[in-house]
Amino acid sequence: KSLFDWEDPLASKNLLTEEELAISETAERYCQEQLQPRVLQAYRDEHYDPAILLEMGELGLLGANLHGYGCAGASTVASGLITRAVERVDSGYRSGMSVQSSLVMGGIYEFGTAEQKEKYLPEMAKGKLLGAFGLTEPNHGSDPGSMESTARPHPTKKGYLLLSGSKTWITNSPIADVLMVWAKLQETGKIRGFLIDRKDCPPGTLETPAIKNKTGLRASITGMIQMDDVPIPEENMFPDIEGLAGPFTCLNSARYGISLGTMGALEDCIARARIYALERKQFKGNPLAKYQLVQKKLADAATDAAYGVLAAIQVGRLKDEGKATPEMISMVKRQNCDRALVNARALQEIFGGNAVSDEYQIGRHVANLFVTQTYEGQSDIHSLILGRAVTGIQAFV
Ligand code: TGC
Ligand code: FAD
Repeated sequence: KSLFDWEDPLASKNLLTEEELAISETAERYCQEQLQPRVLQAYRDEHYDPAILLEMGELGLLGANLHGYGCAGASTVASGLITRAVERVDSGYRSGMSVQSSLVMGGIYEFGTAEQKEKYLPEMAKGKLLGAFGLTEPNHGSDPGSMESTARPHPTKKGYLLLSGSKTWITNSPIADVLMVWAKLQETGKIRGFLIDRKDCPPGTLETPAIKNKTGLRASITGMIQMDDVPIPEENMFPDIEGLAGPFTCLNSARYGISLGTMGALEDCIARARIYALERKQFKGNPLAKYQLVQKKLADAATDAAYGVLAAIQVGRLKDEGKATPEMISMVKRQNCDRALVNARALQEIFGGNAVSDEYQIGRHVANLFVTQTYEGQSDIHSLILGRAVTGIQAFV
């Protein structure tokens, strides 16, 4: 007789291959044994330890769905199971990894020249070179097409461009060795992608100050990218990709990772709230878990987590078959971030006053999940992407 498993209510494990299960187990073990014990202090201190990416590199967790260059060549679903394991501990740790793996390694893999791939991917897969992805600007977040950063021909140095402008809210920027930046060619107004190698920048041309005192994602590091005529050799520009399709293609992978990642955070909230509700007694010695209103919160959250995981697995499979559309990814990114945030917020109530203590961890997840709903396209922006697909009418402007 089949038994109901509250940790995997719809038996999503049945849909995974042996390899995916093994990768998931490796990632879960590393995250619970190595990351969970240090996250509370890191969050309090607003500290991100770059050694985490080295550790992940050693386990083959970075760029896991890329082929060659020291990457594991696993499925899209496997890469999502890694983000789920990491985000079960903290969305900020997943963020640092997503930028490295999906946005920067993924972008170089997709659009880079053979030389760029050889130069960056193997070291990035080991976590020895760290990446950042600069699309958002102080005046242009949801609407990156209006970006003001530019690349103009170097007035004296042949084969060089000068990059100027400002990017903000950039994960990993203060510690990144290689910064993938999107800017408009001054001559044509077309958006192009550039790789800035920090070590090659003359003093005073590149600054990457950290943004401090964040109210969420405190275990990741976030900053600005300030470019003041950064000289860039033309071979550091992606050769063929032009327009927003470049950055958005990178975002498709990262948004997919977030869709399974947030389910990990929600599953951690469910596990913690369940134990608390079983142990905490109020009114005649009854555990909170005996009360119907508390059970409903757990039932709602478990249902949304189970549905979210299944939907993300389906989109991952379609992605590997070349059949996933950006709208499908918008759908799972929006739904899973929204449901994770709403349910985590409801489960937080079960902890009563103790929810306010960071030792109970749930407040950290709630604060982090607000950020996941905001970056990589705020949920309302994904609503408009879906609305456009349903009606054929765009409502952004
Ligand atoms: P639109 O006219 O829709 O499209 C312009 C061009 O881009 C192509 N395109 C895509 N290509 C691949 N994948 C996608 N998902 C694509 N979406 C659009 C499109 O085909 C077109 O190509 P072409 O060749 O015809 O030029 O552009 P729009 O300016 O109207 O865009 C509207 C909108 C709202 C959809 C878009 O701007 C948007 O998605 N805004 C949200 C911005 C965003 O997601 N920013 C993310 C910044 S990075 C980040 O947050 C990292 S956090 C990392 C972490 O810490 O985990
Ligand atoms: P705005 O675009 O100003 O939007 C504000 C609100 O208005 C949102 O709710 C939005 O949905 C709504 N809105 C905007 N336009 C419309 C419209 N037409 N119709 C209806 N509603 C609308 N960016 C990067 O490039 N790289 C990174 O690594 C990165 N990391 C980040 C890390 C953190 C911790 C955070 C907080 C952000 C990060 N971002 C990064 C930036 C993130 O992608 C943006 O914050 C996000 O895209 C939203 O842009 P915005 O903050 O400028 O908000």
